[in-house]
Amino acid sequence: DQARLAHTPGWRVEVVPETPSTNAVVSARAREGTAEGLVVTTEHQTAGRGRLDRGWEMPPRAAIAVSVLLRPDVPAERWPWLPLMAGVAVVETVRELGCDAGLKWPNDVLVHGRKLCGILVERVEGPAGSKPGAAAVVGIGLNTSLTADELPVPTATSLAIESGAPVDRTEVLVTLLAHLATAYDAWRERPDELAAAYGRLSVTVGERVRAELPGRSALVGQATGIDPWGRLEVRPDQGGESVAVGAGDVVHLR
Ligand code: BT5
Repeated sequence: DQARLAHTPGWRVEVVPETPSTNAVVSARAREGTAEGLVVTTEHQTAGRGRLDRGWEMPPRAAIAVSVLLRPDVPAERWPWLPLMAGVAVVETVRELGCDAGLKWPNDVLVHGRKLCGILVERVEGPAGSKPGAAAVVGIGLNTSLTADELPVPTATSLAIESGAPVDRTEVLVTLLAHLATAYDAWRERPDELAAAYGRLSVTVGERVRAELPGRSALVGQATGIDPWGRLEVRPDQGGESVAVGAGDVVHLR
């Protein structure tokens, strides 16, 4: 498997047997100035990180935990699109494997309304005034072989559960890294194309949603699109101008 991963075009893949968090490993390497393209994956992640100080759990050898070091040559104000970019790559991967996945804004990958994958992008600053400067660590946790008994939360699902067949984790990871390279190129060079792809894969755009806004009462309305900064545009039920929701989670209402 190490050999299959070693030849992934565009990436330098390192496999560690066990680690608290692949994002922590790659963040440390980013701070040391490691070049773009490092990929770290593990058989057993013991203290995975989620967004907003939440955790990410996976039993050993039943899921993919992978983190990728990027140093995007695009203005910092476009970086909030990175998690959405990674979401596009994951959904394309999962669809290629025959599972009908969609993206819940900002970047939960859902199959039949259940969470198959989580994405955490962390920005890492370089030492002051140094080259190469800031990096983005794109972390992806994808439930591949988990059985129903192994799901950490009832809202989760896995590729094995959805497809009813055994899953080759290495093959999934190789496919994922190929889609990630393509989506990353698209995001840098043809952002409108990537935004259109995101829109097609979104299960949030077109839904009624509730969003918690910091320091304001919750916003309920129709999700109408994604703006150039990756924010969800919501047209309030109560009327008035569209609001761009930039952080946190939204709830789909039926
Ligand atoms: C995420 O956070 O979805 C981002 C998860 C990123 C994990 C990857 S694994 C590789 C890399 N290294 C790391 O340390 N992290 C990244 P968030 O949207 O906050 O969702 C977290 C919530 O998802 C938890 O509070 C649980 O409710 C739920 N959850 C935890 N483990 C899960 C799993 N395996 N499958 C589905 N849901 C899970």
